Amino acid sequence: MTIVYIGLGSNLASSAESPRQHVITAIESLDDIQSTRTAHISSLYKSKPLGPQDQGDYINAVVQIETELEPLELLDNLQAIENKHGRVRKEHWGARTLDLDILMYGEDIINNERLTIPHPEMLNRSFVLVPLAEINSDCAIPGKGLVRDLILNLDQDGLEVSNE
Ligand code: A4P
Ligand code: MG
Repeated sequence: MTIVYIGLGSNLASSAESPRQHVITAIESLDDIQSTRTAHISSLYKSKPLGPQDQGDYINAVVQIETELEPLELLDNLQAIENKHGRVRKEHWGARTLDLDILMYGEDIINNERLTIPHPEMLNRSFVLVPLAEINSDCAIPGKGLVRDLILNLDQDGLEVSNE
């Protein structure tokens, strides 16, 4: 059993669901993955888009799961969930109905064609580190330090808990 953190993001509605609903139903789907259970769920956060600015605000969250799956098996399951949410891969860092990133997989450091773990951009992203610290205030990123210390250097402009 490995403790894994998943980052969720959505800024595009589909015919069926708003960004907020995409994130909520994706969180439910995480618990349905084989040999996997959900342990902790952060609040939902509203954040300004990072990257291209001609896209809407994001809803972001972080979930801690426990899984028996290997990293690539887990990635396959996450991509199946993204596809179920009508994810169409277009512009890099562009708008999406659902993005599921493996932030950390235990203490592992992974670099292959399909996976870079810890997620290389997480250190720069308050919409990842703030929800992560919310569910684990002592969380450390392998080779990088404590999340609560890393947050101090980050711009948190436009990040807020969203209860709408
Ligand atoms: N991949 C490599 N490492 C990982 C990992 N740790 N977890 C590979 C998941 N996937 C990983 O992903 C492309 C490939 O990355 C996958 O096939 C997988 O093998 P993608 O989601 O199709 O492509 P993308 O959109 O080009 O990149 P990515 O990585 O999803 O973009 P980011 O970095 O997640 O950025 N602003 C706000 N406020 N909130 C956001 O959530 N998200 C993005 C997307 C941009 N701006 C944002 C947000
Ligand atoms: Mg992604």
